[in-house]
Amino acid sequence: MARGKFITFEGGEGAGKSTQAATLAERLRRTGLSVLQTREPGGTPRAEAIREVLLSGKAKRFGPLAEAVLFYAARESHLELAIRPALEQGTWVVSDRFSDSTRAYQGAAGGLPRSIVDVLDAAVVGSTRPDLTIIFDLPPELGLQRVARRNPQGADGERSASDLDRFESMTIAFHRDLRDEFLTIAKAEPQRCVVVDASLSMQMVADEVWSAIRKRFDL
Ligand code: T5A
Repeated sequence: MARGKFITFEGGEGAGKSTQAATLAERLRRTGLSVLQTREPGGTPRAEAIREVLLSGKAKRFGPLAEAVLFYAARESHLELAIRPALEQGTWVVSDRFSDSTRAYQGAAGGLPRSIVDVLDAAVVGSTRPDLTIIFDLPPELGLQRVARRNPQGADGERSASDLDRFESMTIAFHRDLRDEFLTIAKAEPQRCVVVDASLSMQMVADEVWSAIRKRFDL
C-alpha cells in the first residue's frame, strides 16, 4: 500500500491554519482519500495533556529549553501513536503545526540555539519529515486582531491579558521574529515549503492551498 502524504501547516497566531486544515482535509476526503486532521501540540491523550501545561504558561518559567523538550515529548507521542501509523496505512496526515513551530517559537523568537532544536528533532522526528509544509504568512498585527476577535470577552466586555494563551500574549517583536523565521525556513527549503498569503479571504486562501497541493501531488 502506498504511504500517505504528510502535510504540515505553519505560521503565526491567527493565521487561519485550523480553519484551512479542516477545509483541506474535507477537500482531500472528497477525492476518496483517507485523511487524519490533527494538531500540535496535541493529537493523542498524552500530547493533549502536555498541551494544557504548555499553553497555560505553567512551563514558561522553566525557559525555552524545557518548553522545547515538552513540545518534543508531545510530538514523540503524536508521531508514534497517530502520525506514523496513519501514514503507513496510506492515510494522509494534515497537521496544524509541527517541528517548524519549535524552530520559530522556542528557537528564533525564544532564543534557544538552533543546534539544540536540531538534536531534539533528529531524536524524535528522525526521517518522518513532512512531504509539504504550507506557511501561512500575514502581518502579526492582523493575526493577533483575529485572535482577539475570536476569544471571548469578560463579563464587563473588556478583554484581559488572561484571555490570551502563553504565546498569544507575547510582545509584537516576538511575533515579528516568528514571521521572519517562518519565511527564512521557507526560503531555505523551497522543495518542502510553500508560502501562502494568509491575509486574503478564507476562500482565496483555500484556493491557494489547494493549488499548492495539486502542484505537489498527483491528485
Ligand atoms: N507552539 C506550538 C510552540 O511554541 N512550539 C511548538 O513546537 C508548537 C507545535 C499552539 C501554540 O503553541 C505554540 C504555537 C501556538 O502559540 P494553538 O491554540 O494551537 O496553540 O495556536 P495556533 O496554532 O496559533 O492556532 P490559532 O487557532 O490561534 O490560529 P490559527 O489556527 O492559525 O487560526 P484559526 O483558523 O483558528 O483562525 C483564527 C480566527 O481568524 C478567523 C477564524 O474564523 C478565527 O476566528 N479567520 C479569518 N478571518 C479573516 N480572513 C481569513 N482568511 C481568516 N482565516 C481565519
